[in-house]
Amino acid sequence: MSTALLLIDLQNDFCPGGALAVQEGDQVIAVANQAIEVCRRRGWPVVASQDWHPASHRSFAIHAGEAPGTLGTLEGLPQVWWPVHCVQDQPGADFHPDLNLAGIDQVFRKGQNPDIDSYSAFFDNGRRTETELDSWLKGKGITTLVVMGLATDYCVKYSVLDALALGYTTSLITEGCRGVNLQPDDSERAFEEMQQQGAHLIALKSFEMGAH
Ligand code: VGL
Ligand code: ZN
Repeated sequence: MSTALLLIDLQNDFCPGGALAVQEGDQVIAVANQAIEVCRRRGWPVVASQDWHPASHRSFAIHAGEAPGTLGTLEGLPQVWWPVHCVQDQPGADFHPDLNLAGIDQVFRKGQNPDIDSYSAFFDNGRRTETELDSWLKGKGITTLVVMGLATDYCVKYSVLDALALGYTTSLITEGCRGVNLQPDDSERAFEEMQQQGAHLIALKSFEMGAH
């Protein structure tokens, strides 16, 4: 019954001023740093995902010739066309400057294949390829995940649903998440869907007091 903290895409481009800014995205950084401290005290691993696209990524609206935020298809999968974001080695792909990087044990990058998007920290959207995250966690005997980050309605949601499908007991620190909300209630619906699939929605305070 070992636990790890999974931080999703706490990167500049998802924060105010970034290319795919999520409202109040920067406000979750302080939550992340507090959750990291809790884990450091308890000796629990902390891992982070990082959206890491080549400039040629076909999820970028400019390559599809479509308007950002509209829906199309990519390699047979539904695809939201995104603004150019989290391009490898660009400042937008960096973690937020206030994030306690020293407190993170391992980073898992995703989205490198230009032909397919990769919301989940575990698999690409077609479940065709897998990151090293699951094997890393299994190697450490992790059975429980506490998750938070950006964005609630995309990378957080798909990571949590995959974690549950892979058999992890999974909790979500709700105030550590913010959503894109192409539709105003997308984040609310994402929280409901994750909860329906078995995720525990918790507050940072209860995590600090031992709940997960
Ligand atoms: C994300 C859209 C595109 C996310 C990443 O981190 O939620 N969303 N790439
Ligand atoms: Zn992306």
